[in-house]
Amino acid sequence: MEKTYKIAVLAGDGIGKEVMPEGLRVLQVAADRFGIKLELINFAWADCDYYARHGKMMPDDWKEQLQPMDAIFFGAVGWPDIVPDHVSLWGSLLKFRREFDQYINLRPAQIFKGVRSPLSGPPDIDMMIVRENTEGEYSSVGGTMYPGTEHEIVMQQSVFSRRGSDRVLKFAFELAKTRARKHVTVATKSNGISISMPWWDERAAAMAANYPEIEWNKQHIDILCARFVLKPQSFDVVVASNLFGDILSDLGPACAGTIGIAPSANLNPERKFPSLFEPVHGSAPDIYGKNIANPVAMIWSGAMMLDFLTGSSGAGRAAHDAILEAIRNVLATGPHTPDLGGTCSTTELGMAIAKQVAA
Ligand code: GGG
Repeated sequence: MEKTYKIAVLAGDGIGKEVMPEGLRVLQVAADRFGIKLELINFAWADCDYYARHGKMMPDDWKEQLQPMDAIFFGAVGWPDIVPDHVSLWGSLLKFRREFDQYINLRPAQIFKGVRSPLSGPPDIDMMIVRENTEGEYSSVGGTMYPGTEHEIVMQQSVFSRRGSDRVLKFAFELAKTRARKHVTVATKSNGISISMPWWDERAAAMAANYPEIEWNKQHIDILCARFVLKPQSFDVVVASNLFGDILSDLGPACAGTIGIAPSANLNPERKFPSLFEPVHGSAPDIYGKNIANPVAMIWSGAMMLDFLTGSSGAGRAAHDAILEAIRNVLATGPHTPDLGGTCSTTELGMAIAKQVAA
């Protein structure tokens, strides 16, 4: 019997609630067209409203509830008027990444016709940022001494494990093998961060030795950011630690015109746990409630989910490609949301893409 994929739907906070219906609209249209069976299951938690009622972001048995799912479709998290951002993030999204061992955060950045890049050119941007997703600077290891006194001390460690570094580097080199340019850039800062980063460089060199067909280099994060702006077309696959990858994956799409279109896949490649698909952007409280958020990142994340669920073959790959084609067409002609210089609503843009996918 044909498999029905169980998808946990968590809209989260702010514009997550507005872009999610458009993500689901396009997901369902694509699934119907390509004969993929989905069961969409809503969970009314992992958001700050739940926190306001329960004093926590999620029920205690969240893991048992989500483990049977094939994937998690997530909107955005954060509503700082109710919950400090680090509390909401560590109480939901970062818990998923850690406890479901979603150690790869895959974040494409591409230039599309009709989307004006702030860079001159327009540059030809087509890169995949591979962000380490479970350790590094997001260690949560540290503490405070003498709190509230003039001698207050705050410390936080970065954590780089051999397993964690090797597996993300391997993923990046394997990914480069599948791409035309076959190039990997390793983000580092080994001139300044004198213990973990020289070691990270050594792990990268050891991994690269297994891939003689892949060209690679390492670049310090500061000049790498400058080159994202000055020469973004020179990047293919970029692999980075958790924090560096987070920064690069906002900068890359911003150079391509807007982070409103940037999707991400938080992957457990072994499929022992469900993987999570979400826009790169956050909850954007400043524009929530106006129905003007760009839904493309959510819609594209759905395309990545269909592709991953079906092992990048057959119907899932076809559905992914059809969604990308529809995004490409609609971005080229409009309608456009305000971040793209237009005046259309979140709903109108979602409906325009859904119509193209159905065609
Ligand atoms: N949809 C992504 C989201 O809600 N992001 C909030 C955020 O600040 N994330 C930080 C991170 O990904 O490290």
